[in-house]
Amino acid sequence: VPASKPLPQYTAWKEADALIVHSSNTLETRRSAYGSGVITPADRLFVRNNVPPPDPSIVADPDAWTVAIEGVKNPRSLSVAELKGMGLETTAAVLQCSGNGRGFFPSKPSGTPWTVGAAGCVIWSGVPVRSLAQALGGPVEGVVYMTGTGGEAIPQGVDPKSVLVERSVPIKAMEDALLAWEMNGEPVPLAHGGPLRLVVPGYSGVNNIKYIKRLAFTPKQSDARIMESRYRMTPPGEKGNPNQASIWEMGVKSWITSPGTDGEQMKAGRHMIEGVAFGGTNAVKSVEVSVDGGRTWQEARLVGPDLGRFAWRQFALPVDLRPGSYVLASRATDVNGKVQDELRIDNSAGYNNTSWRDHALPVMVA
Ligand code: MSS
Repeated sequence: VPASKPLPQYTAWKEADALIVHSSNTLETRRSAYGSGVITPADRLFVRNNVPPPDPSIVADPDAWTVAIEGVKNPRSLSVAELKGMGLETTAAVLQCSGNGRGFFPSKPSGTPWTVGAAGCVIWSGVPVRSLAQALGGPVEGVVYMTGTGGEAIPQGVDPKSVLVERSVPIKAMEDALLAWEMNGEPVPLAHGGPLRLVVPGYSGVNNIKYIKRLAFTPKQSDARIMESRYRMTPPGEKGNPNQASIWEMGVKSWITSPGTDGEQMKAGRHMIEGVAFGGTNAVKSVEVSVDGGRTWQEARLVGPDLGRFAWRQFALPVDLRPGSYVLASRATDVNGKVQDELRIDNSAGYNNTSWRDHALPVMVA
């Protein structure tokens, strides 16, 4: 079990035992801490900041936070208080860092070596972006992307493009996107993007802009470094550039959460193998489990409730294990018949690891 640093101040309310603190900007949920419920409790949810978060004073009066809406016929700034009167939708969605599973790349890409814990299933409430855009006259001609900008202050003397957290996603993502002020039934905490966060269901973590201060409908992608050359499927050894695929929609993926520890010692007898499975923008149809490293598979049961296509499904399979060593694996299939990949696609930053083989868990039964 990896060692952990103390919780940083802005996450002091979190459950220390459930998390691996890699740095003050990167906290990972332990595989064994996901629990058996479909929703990931806020105090166990991973944290990832590309730059340090803003001052906690921004969440003192959430209703006063403002966001500039641009690229619509009637652009304007709106406070959270005003947004609350413009529409309301609640969506359960998987939030997963693009680098979740990076720790399994043998090439050891730079960046946090997350294994399975840079993810969670969260309930968001806020105004649908499509209703907001419509209320402001709709997007202007020629719009191709929805671009969100984070509310971090840009330090003096650095090139703003190098630190700005600004991401563009295809405009179609607007249909499901929210500007959310509530997470799991409480005001969004600073660590997760309060007072107001852009939620793009089915899209990788980085696209879900925290403390959003500008939402723009744009003809071009942002030229911030985080968009232009980072978070791309960059071939190993090459530099990132805008021609490489951007990290947008998440792929079909699952992993086992119980047993929850690599090399776990278990007693012979009956055990429940549990885990989570999701398909990005597509619902999961089924999950198979293997106890022999993928040689043979058995269909697991999907546990309720089904919180919609962007949420993850829990799965469970009871197995009788005799003494010996086992490799537990899970493999999800989405409603379009897309089966979770066996192997990761190599890329220089270790993004999008959906390999079931990498996520398999060796255990010992005695
Ligand atoms: N936003 C902002 N503003 N800033 C930052 O830094 N990050 C990203 C997102 N958003 C950021 C933002 C990332 S990168 C991620 S994952 C996410 O977020 C996380 O979340 P949480 O809440 O968990 O912390 Mo990777 O792909």
